[in-house]
Amino acid sequence: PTRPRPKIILVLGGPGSGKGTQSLKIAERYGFEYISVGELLRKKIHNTSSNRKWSLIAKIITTGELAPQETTITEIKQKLMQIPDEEGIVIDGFPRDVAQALSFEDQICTPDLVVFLACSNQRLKERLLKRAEQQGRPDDNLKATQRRLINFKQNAVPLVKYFQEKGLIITFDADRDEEEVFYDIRMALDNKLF
Ligand code: UP5
Ligand code: MG
Repeated sequence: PTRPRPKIILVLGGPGSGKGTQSLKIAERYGFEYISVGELLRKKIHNTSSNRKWSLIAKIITTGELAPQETTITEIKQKLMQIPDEEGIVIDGFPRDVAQALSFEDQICTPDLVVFLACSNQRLKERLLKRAEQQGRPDDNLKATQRRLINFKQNAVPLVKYFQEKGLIITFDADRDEEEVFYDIRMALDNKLF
């Protein structure tokens, strides 16, 4: 008998909303595979030297803009093909807008659930600033952070609405402590997925 396809959970939210943090918790709790799309792109840039296409994408990301959607989807597809038979896959940080959501559904599948981490602008800024001091990603500078916040704000409402109309999205108050947020996510996932 063929196994059912893995459950696909998308985790969305602003820069610093806790996508990475909560996605890893979900992956660990349920034994799911974890994909960070931002990380996928950053690794590809790191491993691809002197290639025109990827130097351009590096520039785009460093300024806080979005990589071309076809490139991103191709990377996601490749990554998904490498994943063995998993029960579930958590995808962190994709799609970024409605056009990307449509392409994902067209070219990959309809997600089983979308987790949206709603976080105030103030909190997003605080967290990114703190992380910038500790690690410093190339796009954690002030200018790029502002750009990431603006892009997110522009795209978030239509994107959330899109998944709402399909009855696929659950919104969580992500201003709270990590553990409090995860408790609610866990309750929702237990309820919706199993
Ligand atoms: N933290 C987390 N949760 C907390 C909590 N509840 N209370 C207090 N602190 C909390 O968290 C951020 C920081 O806050 C950490 O220090 C954490 O400890 C703390 P994190 O879990 O890292 O948040 P996350 O939402 O993952 O923030 P991140 O900065 O990764 O979000 P971005 O959306 O900016 O980054 P991403 O890697 O997804 O994308 C980067 C860039 O890649 C994009 O800007 C874009 O240029 C490009 N990209 C695309 O073009 N297309 C894509 O599809 C994806 C990415
Ligand atoms: Mg992240």
